[in-house]
This record gives sequence, C-alpha cells and structure tokens, in this order.
Amino acid sequence: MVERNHDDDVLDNVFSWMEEEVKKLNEEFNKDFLKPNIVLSGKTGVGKSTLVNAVFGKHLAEAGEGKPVSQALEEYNLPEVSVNLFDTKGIELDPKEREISRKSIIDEIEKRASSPNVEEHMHVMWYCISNESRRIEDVEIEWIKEFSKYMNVIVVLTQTLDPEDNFKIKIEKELPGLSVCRILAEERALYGNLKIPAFGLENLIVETVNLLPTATKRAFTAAQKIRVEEKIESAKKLVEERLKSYKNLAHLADSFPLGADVLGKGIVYLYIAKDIMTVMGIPVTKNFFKFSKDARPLLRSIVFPFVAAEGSKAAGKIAAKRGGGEAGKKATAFVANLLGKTAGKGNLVLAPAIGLIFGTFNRKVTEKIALAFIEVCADFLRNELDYESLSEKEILDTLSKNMGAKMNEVQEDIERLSEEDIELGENTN
Ligand SMILES: Nc1nc2c(ncn2[C@@H]2O[C@H](COP(=O)(O)OP(=O)(O)OP(=O)(O)O)[C@@H](O)[C@H]2O)c(=O)[nH]1
Ligand SMILES: [Mg+2]
Repeated sequence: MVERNHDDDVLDNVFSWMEEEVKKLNEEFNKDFLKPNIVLSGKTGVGKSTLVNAVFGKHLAEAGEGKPVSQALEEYNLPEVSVNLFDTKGIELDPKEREISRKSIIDEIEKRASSPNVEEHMHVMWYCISNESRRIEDVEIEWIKEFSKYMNVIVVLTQTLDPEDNFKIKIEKELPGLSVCRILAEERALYGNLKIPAFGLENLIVETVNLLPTATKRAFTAAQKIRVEEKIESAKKLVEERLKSYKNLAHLADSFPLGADVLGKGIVYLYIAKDIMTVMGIPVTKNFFKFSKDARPLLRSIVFPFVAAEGSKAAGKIAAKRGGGEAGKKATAFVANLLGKTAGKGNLVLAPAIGLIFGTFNRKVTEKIALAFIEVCADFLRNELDYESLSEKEILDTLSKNMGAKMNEVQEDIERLSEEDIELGENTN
C-alpha cells in the first residue's frame, strides 16, 4: 500500500473543489474529440494490417481478435487510441457467401448512417487494392460503389512500387469522384541491398482529414503518427479556443485559501499540459491529473526555471506588487514541499517566480508557456518513434527534462511579457 500523507489530502481537496469546473471543461473537450469510425476493406493479404501499423502504431493491429459487430464486420478499439477501426470480411468468398457478407456490411453501415448521432456513423472507408496486382475485379467495383452511397470511401493502392500511375488513372475512371491514394506503407527490401522507402501516407492522412466530420478531425489527428505538423496546428488551435476556459479555472483557484490557491493554479497548468498531450496523441491517464508523483516533475519544470530569475526586474516588480512578505514565503514553502523540494532558504526565491506564474492570470504568459510545451511535445514525437513502448513515467520524465530546457530558453520572453502586462495594468485578460 502506498502511504497517504498530508500533501495528498490537500491535493485531493483542491482537486474536488475544481472538479465541477474540470468536468465541464472535459465535456466541452469531448464534444470535439469524437473518435472517427474507420472501415478497412479489401481482399486478404493486400496490406490492411501493415497500413494500420504504419499509421496508428503497432498496438492497434496487435490488438488481436476484434469484437464482432455483425457477421462480416469486426471492431478494433483501444482506450488509448482515438480512432475506432472496423475490418470487413467476405470479399473473396464464393458468390453466395459473398452476397450474404455484402448485405450484412451494408445493413450495418446503413443503420448507422440513419442515426442522428454522428458518433454512430461510419466516417471513412479505406478500400485497399494491391497496386502490384494491377487488377480490380467487377465485384470490388460494385462493392465500392455501394459503400460510397452511405459513407466516404478512399481507394488505397497498397504495396506500390512502380512509378507509373496508370492503374490509379484506370480506377479513377471506373469510380469517378472517389479519391485514390498510392502508398507503400512500409519500406520494401528488394534483391541485393535495394530498398524502396515508404511513401504516400502523408497524402492519405490529408485526404482523410478532409473527408472526416469536423468533430472527429481532432481525434484522428491525435491518433495518426504520420504528420506531426498537423498535430502542432491542432494543439495551437485548441489552446487558442480554450484560453478563456483556462482563465476561468485559474480565477476559481484564486478564491481558495492561501497555499491551495497556488496549487489550484498549478492544476490549471497541468490541465493545459493534459489537453496538449491528448490532442497530440501522447498518452495521459487520469492519474496524471491528480498531481500524481509522475506528473510533479512536469509542473516543477515549468516553475523552477524561474528560480534562476532571482533579482530580475520583472520578478521583483511582481513581488512588490503582490505585497511579497510573509504571504509569499508561506505559499512558496507550501508549493516547494509539494513539488518535492525541501522548503529551505534557497527556495524562498521561488516567491517572485510563483507570483509570475501563478499570479493573476496572464493570457500572454500562459499562451507562451503552452506554445513552448507544444514544441517540446512535437520534438518528443519526432525523436521517440517508439514511444508507445515507454511507460507514462518515462514519457513524463523526458517531457519534463525537455520542458525545463525549453523554459530556460523562453524565460526572458516570458519575463518581458509579464512586465509589459504589469505596466499596462492588464494582467486580467
Ligand atoms: N514491405 C512491405 N510489405 C507489405 C506492405 N504491405 C503489405 N506488405 C506485406 O504483405 C503481406 C500481407 O500484408 P498484411 O498487412 O498482413 O495484409 P492484410 O490485408 O492485413 O491481410 P489479412 O489480414 O489476411 O486480410 C505481409 O507479409 C506484409 O509484409 C508494405 O507497404 N510494405
Ligand atoms: Mg490483416
């Protein structure tokens, strides 16, 4: 058993004070974070699993047997991946069996399409055909035409090796209006040391995002592992949209008793970090948000770089404006304790820093810190290609360390921004 201490109780209290507000914020977030339903179809062996591996990472394809939705449709979903995948069966069966499968798939798609709830709909189908076969059967054309009456279909030409796009042009003629993407999902080794690098996935991602309903675009962008730029844009947009909500949460924290208010503000920063990680597809659990031990270093890396700002003009001014003195010292000791550092003489310098970060909500400063964190997350995604295999603690350790370094880089900017705000007397917007 893990021993609970006084700090844990204080944290729980602060959290439950904010719970209502956080619940509202989460509901708002979830409305625009619907998991898209993606249907994979195509003959066996064309490369559906290889494609899913390349786009969403290994865990989905390795999820083993899916859950049967109907006779010819299986569903694969994992709580930590923000898409639902469906696999169709039966295209290669004999005509009689094949017809039963077709009917069962269409029935399900049609039933869902008639639901008023967009979450139920099938949002996009990736119909896979091997480019190397250079063959599309009449029955496949019929199937695709019928599917596309009820949902968006992208024809994915898999295992593409040849530079000519004759086959793509042929399919575009057969299926006018449908988007056709040529891909090689995984590098292909040829005789000798020849290797053909993977290609075409970026384009498939862009085409898919275009076709998805707005409320599912964000979750799809989080789940895909191909375009980090798309994730950066998505996170920036989210922060812009939610700055006002973050501000309300920060104001709520202002009304807490001394010490708890500072913690409450800390929760706001952790909450922003959670939002950013979620829309960028870096897994976070509920524990993270409860100021778990694992999450503390992240908070520390945001606050502690300001320790170095001792004597800086901005910090001094803020301390003076907030009255400094006993209140500041008390809050400092309290937070330093929670963050895992002994509240000693050295930490008293945190007082102005806490004023800076946890003082009256400053839109520009918050925005700057959020953007810095988005950059840190993007670098993480580019460098840690195998991050699915890391534990949450390992992920947070890396992010915290890099965020510490990043905060040192942007510290002067942040000081300047907060100083400007103070001079303008505008630190409430
Ligand atoms: N190098 C390379 N091999 C591929 C690619 N796509 C498919 N393959 C190979 O083709 C074979 C079949 O691919 P899968 O992804 O298992 O095909 P599937 O459509 O999931 O097949 P079923 O699950 O049986 O319906 C595997 O041996 C893959 O290694 C690719 O983009 N690159
Ligand atoms: Mg497969």
